[in-house]
Amino acid sequence: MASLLMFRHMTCILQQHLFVPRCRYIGQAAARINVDFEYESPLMKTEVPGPKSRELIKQLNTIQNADAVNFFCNYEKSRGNYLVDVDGNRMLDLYSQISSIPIGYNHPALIKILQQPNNLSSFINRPALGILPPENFTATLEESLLNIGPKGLKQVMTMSCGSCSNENAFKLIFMWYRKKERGHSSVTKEELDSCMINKFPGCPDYSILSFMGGFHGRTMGCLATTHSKAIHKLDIPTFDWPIAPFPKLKYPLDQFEKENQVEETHCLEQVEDLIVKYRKKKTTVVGIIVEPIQSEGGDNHASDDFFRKLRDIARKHGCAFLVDEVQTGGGATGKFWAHEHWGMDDPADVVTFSKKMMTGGFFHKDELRPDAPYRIFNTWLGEPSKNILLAEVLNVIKQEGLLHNAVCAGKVLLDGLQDLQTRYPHLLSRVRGRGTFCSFDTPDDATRSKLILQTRNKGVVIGGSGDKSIRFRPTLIFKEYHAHLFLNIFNDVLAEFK
Ligand code: PSZ
Repeated sequence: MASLLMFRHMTCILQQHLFVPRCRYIGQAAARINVDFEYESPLMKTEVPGPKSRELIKQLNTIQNADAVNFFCNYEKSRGNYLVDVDGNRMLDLYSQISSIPIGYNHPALIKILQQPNNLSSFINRPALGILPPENFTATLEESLLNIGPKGLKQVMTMSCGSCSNENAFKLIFMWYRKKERGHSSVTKEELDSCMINKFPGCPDYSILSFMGGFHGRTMGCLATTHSKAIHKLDIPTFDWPIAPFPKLKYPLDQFEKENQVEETHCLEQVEDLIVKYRKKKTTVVGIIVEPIQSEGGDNHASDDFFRKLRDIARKHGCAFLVDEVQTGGGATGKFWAHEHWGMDDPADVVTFSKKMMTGGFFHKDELRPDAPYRIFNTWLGEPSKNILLAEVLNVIKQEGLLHNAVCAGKVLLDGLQDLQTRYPHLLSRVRGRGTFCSFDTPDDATRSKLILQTRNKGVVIGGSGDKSIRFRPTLIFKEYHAHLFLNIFNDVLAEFK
């Protein structure tokens, strides 16, 4: 009862605020949401982290470094776009577990899937999929991943996380290239012996070209292609693989086309120069990895034309083109895969995914298929219950038109942020985004941290990326209503910001 009263009280306060024009720049009332399983608004009881969270952080910290923990959550009570913490705070979640909750917390359609008796064994028994898959494995892959496979990529493998996906995609590329180079499939004794002691020719000096600012994971192969923050890389030995500059563009993109094009041309020239230079060093570049929008590195965009030209460079030099859609994939940009915006018939040789896809993995062309069993392999190779959940997530995305929703909600969010940028230019700059995949820059890291904390204490979770950007990674059921709700709250945060 008390909580209901509190809820009414808060809603009332919120509504009063909504109609006070003096402090409302955005001025759009938030229409009521039609998702009946969700809460109506944030509800804050304590600062975050609250006393319960702080105690739990202290306890966890005795057995591991828990300094990164923001707060502890109550996932039973969390619903839709709302994340509830252990102190009873209910926050509108625009970060969704670093972009990895596709259709909100506790979606009724997913609860139903879990309650079906014939799905039970998939949730209980985790198989070693590479050797002992369940009867429905192929059918479930067909219903889930193969339904949304990128153009021309008919082969699929599942993995447990994003890093694992990229790591294995690199290996797939190396094996493919070596087979091409040999021109036949028989392997010499020298190759077999030398690979056992980490030496050429069994271990060829191949490389994957990546971009400054890119993030592809923290495992050791991936880390050689990750260049978003020094702290990820410090103290870890790595490969001397080529790193090309990623375009540093001016926003909004449509106002700076000419200048941005010059910058992109310069970066593409560097890519080709590096491929040639590394070949001379006898470190052949056999693959290029790129994110359609650099995410961890600070939400750096490039034009569709840049990616088309990059793809052509890869083809020209015989390099596999690996598009890392771990963060961009799954619909937030308004298309299921962000690379679809490039409008190409042959956009990639390999596409990796994880996060919103619930399972990690990659799609690839037939010609990259491993020529022997156990060459791309690990114990779990993904998780069949995640494939079942993904099949239902895809149904919901289709039935509820959630790709179109990302375009509409994203437009409200981006327009609102642009409005706020004109009102608070000392706090917001370089507003940018595609679909709900939006972000802006703050003046510096300290201001960013304060903004994130103050926004959270008003009931909205947002995240950082790069040196000083704030990013939005809401779920696919984030509607125009939620965007208005956020903009109104954020306007207050900015107006009161000290
Ligand atoms: O700090 C971290 O380790 C984070 S924070 C966000 C991520 C990692 N994103 C993961 C990610 C990604 O965004 C892209 C484009 N590629 C690969 C990865 C690695 O995925 P995970 O974390 O599942 O291994």
